Amino acid sequence: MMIDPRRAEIKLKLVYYGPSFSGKTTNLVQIHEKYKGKKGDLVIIDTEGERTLFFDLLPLEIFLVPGFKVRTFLHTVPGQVFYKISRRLVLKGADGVVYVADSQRNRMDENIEILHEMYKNFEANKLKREKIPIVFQYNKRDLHDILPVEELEKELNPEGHPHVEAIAIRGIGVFRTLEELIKKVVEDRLCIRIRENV
Ligand SMILES: Nc1nc2c(ncn2[C@@H]2O[C@H](COP(=O)(O)OP(=O)(O)O)[C@@H](O)[C@H]2O)c(=O)[nH]1
Ligand SMILES: [Mg+2]
Repeated sequence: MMIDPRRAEIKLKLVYYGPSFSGKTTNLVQIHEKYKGKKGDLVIIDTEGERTLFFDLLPLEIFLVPGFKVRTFLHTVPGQVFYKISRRLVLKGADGVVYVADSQRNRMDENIEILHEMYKNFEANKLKREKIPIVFQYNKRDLHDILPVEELEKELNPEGHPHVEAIAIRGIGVFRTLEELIKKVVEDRLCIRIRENV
C-alpha cells in the first residue's frame, strides 16, 4: 500500500490467485465492464490455448475513504505449473488476495495444490499469512458436478476468511468479492471502518 498525502491518494495492489481456468480473468473482465469511465485499460495478455500468459492488470479508481482517492491495481496470475515464478513475483507488495477456486469436484486437487503454493509464495515475499487479507471466491456455481460450499470451506478455508459464491461469467458475486476484499484491506491496514453500503 502506498499513501500519498499530497495527492490524497491511496494505492492498493490486489491479486486474483487460483488454478488455471478457475475464472480469474473473467472477474477482471466483468469489473472492467462495470466501471466504464472510472478505469484505466484492462490489459489481458492473450496467448493461444491459455488466456493469461503473464498477468492481467486492471487499474481502477474508487472513492472509499472520504477525501482520498483509492487507486486499485488488480492483477491475476497464470495458472499453469510452468508459470510458478510469475505467480511468486506477482504477489510482491500485494495488499490483499482473492483466491478464485473452481467449485467443480474434479478441480479440488488443483484448488488445494495452488492454494498451498500461494501460502508458500507469501513466505517467499515476506508476507505474513495471518496478516494478509484474503477472500475466497467459490466460482462456477452454475455447473453440475460442484461441491457444496461447506465442503469447499472445510478443505480450503479452515481459517474462516470471508467467502463469496460466484458465477463470474454472469457477473454474479464478482463485485461482492472485490468489495469484501477492499473493505478488509482498508479496515485492516488503515484502521478505518467502512460504511456498510459501499
Ligand atoms: N460455467 C462457467 N464458466 C466460467 C465461469 N467463470 C469463468 N468461466 C469460464 O472458464 C474458463 C476460464 O476462465 P478464465 O477467466 O480465463 O480463467 P483463468 O485461467 O482463471 O483466468 C473460460 O472459458 C470462462 O468463460 C462460471 O462462473 N461458470
Ligand atoms: Mg487468466
